[in-house]
Amino acid sequence: MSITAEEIATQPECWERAAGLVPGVAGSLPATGEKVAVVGCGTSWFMAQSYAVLRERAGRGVTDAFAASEFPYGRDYDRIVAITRSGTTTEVLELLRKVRGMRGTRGTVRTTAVIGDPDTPIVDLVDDLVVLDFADEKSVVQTRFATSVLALLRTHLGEDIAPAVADARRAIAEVLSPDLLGAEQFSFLGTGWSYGIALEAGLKMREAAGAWTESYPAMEYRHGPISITGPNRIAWVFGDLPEGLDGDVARTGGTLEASGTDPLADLIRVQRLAVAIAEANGLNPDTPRNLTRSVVLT
Ligand code: F1P
Repeated sequence: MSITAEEIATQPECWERAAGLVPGVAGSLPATGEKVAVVGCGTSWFMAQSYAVLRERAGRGVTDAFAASEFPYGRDYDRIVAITRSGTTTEVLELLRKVRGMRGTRGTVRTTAVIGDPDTPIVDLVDDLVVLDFADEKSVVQTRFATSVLALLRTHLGEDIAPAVADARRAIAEVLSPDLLGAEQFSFLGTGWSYGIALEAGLKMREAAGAWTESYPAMEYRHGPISITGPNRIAWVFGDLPEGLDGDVARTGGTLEASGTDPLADLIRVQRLAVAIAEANGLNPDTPRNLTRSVVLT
């Protein structure tokens, strides 16, 4: 079994541990009312996007998400939250160096890093740290760190993560259908916070399996992307299925995948599919093409 597959299977326990951390780390996470920017790269950026939607929806305050390289320095935030498994990603470290001591209209901007590896330079660059070392990974592609971060943040927003953990256990045990394993193309769709999950699903399949994937907000799918769907191609909806989309996909001859389970748990099915497709094509999911565990620019 690949290391990636082993790490994927540990997610339910990791999410429970992450949720259990919340009382101890709540003071390091955004307080209600703070205006927050969440930043990261790759998978971590997509988790930032999902969290931003969830936090605003929970009424906790304005929350924006940015790729670390695209941070709008002129904006007025109370706190910047950086998500990074490695703690070594160049764009994230550069951002944190630049915003150190920066003043907003309500005082000095506080910084928080949510990390997997505490033995990294990032620990000296932020005011507050949240360490999920138990969810750190050997794999190049991220699975359990990213989802554990979101499990922690969802819990901090007041959500009971137990139903998602139950869905996750089912997602790990489920047999993947031959339709999915043999499909030629995947369009991942989401609404609200599950759009970030759709982005991550697409990235995971590209990273681990070199698969042809696209990701869109579910209601944007009809505005062009549906042209791609057809026989042996999948439209995969995370979370709520927009009205009429099942009929629209059926008319293309494509296959709709819409489990209706918790989107974070449904992502596990995509992670498993990525590993299975990679292996079926003679690729090793532990050594994805052209990728390193962290992007460190010199
Ligand atoms: C971010 C990241 C990963 C990606 C790749 C390069 O890493 O973009 O999401 O899979 O391995 O790095 P990090 O900042 O979360 O460590």
